[in-house]
Amino acid sequence: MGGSVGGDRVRAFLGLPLPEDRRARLAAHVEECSRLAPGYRWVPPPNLHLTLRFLGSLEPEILERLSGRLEEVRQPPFELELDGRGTFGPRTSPRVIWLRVKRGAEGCATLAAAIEAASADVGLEAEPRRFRPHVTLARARAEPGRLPELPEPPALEPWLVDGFVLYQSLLGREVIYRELRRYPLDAGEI
Ligand code: 2AM
Repeated sequence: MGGSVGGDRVRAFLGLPLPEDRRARLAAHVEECSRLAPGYRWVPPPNLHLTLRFLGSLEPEILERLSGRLEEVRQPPFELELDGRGTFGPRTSPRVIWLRVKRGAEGCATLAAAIEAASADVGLEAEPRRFRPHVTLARARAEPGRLPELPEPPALEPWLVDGFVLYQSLLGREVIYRELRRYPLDAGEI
């Protein structure tokens, strides 16, 4: 066993967690939506997050080097507020359903750009897609059918983003996101 090239690669991404109480507020909503729209795979509340950069499967050495570069990211903490819903894909049966970033989109974009620069430094291929901050709520199954009317997501208190997280994505019957490392945000030295 073992020995296969790249066998110990780590599937990872960088993101912002949702605070526990915000996830708890969303749990009943997600539950109701999954009953109303079974053509979609609804994200289990513990997995709700805002993706800053999907990394794919990386060699541990590359991940370590990237992590070192991420330690150097300097950015002040910022407020994040989610409000309302949006979709990617066709209007009547979208591919992705997500929560909109009402406040803090600029902070997220600045952070994503710093992460992109760090990724380039360690030789990762550039992310081809434009960064659009969102919190994915659901992804379409193979034949999602028409998306029914859904209730409004609950209003969530804004919160202070004071760090970002390196997650490992463990694929299985249920996807598990494991926090590998946390990088604090601070204003740095002037
Ligand atoms: P999204 O939900 O914000 O669109 C972990 O898999 C996260 O990485 C997902 O939440 C997803 O972000 C993002 N991601 C981006 N590209 C991906 C890909 N090709 N495969 C899996 N996840 C991807």
